[in-house]
Amino acid sequence: MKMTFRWYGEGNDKVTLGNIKQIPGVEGIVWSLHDMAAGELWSEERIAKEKAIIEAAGFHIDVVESVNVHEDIKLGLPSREKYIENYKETLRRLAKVGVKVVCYNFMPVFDWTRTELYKEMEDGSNALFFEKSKIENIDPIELIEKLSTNVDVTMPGWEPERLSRLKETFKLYENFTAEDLWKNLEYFLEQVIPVCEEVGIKMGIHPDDPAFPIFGLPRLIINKENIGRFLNLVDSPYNGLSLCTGSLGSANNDIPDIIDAYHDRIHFMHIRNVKRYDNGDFIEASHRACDGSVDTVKVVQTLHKHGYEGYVRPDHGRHIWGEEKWARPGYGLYDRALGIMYILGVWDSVEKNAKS
Ligand code: CS2
Ligand code: MN
Repeated sequence: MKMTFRWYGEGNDKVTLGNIKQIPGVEGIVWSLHDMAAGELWSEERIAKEKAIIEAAGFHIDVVESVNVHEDIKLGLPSREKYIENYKETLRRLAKVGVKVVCYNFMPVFDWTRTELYKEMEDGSNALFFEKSKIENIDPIELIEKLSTNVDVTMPGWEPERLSRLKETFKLYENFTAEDLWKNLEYFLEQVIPVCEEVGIKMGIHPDDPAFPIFGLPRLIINKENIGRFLNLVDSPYNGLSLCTGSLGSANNDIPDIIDAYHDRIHFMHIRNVKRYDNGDFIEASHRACDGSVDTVKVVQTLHKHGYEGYVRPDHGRHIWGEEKWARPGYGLYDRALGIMYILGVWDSVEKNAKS
């Protein structure tokens, strides 16, 4: 497996490429043009500039997360055509500079959703928290307003242009079913995957987070069965997965079993842990298996068993050693670095055992 680290770009991330360079084992930066609205065509100049910065620091640029899908594509509106054309052209431009994998998601309205960004833990650290009863009893717009008042960074999927149109967007999803969403996802893939086959980019869809419907909106990539259905929509190795153990771990999914079933279609792994409670709440935990509900040791062992050669990154970390004062929620430096050492520790020991 190839270890990577998500970085939000110069001036947009307090973590520096120099910081990342000191984490053992990191070969590549997972990047994006974070100021691009979904549906916009990425300029070649901007792509080239980002590539130059990342490569100058000694990292590869093989993985982009995310090229966001415009809401009109998910809704299946006639205007989707121009956004799909932009998407295809962006993929061609990314392939030209050597990008190998593009991560995206197909969740209506929101990317990941939590009810608290800095939930205090007993040890003084804090982490992203999801309280189910709160979600059931709050208006989504109120929730977003509450969460975004304390945060001066733009979180992925919570971009200002998207949030400003929340009310309108929710209206468009009235009477919209999961089957409608499946149909629109299939349409998108039928257009985009042939381009990927031509230019050599592997698409990896990110599971929905949390992995169950919220605010009455349908969610598709939430369990083994649905992932199987997704892969069959367009049965090509270019139509694959960014398998996120934290997102799938927010519901009772057997992730090693999912890896066994679909390992040849996994292009990118997000490895993290969450602790699930019986009432449906969950909190993001350290990467260590015994700290949460995801058996992260078995996840890494299973990847090793299948000779996984794709990309991996530690996903959300807790905020530790006071970094919540400056870190982007879930994307500080320290806990993600610890996560890498844990993942590599398990991998190295399995590897060593296999050889002896
Ligand atoms: C999240 C998402 O779990 C995660 O990785 O932080 O923002 C994720 O990057 C997107 O859903 C992928 O498109
Ligand atoms: Mn993830």
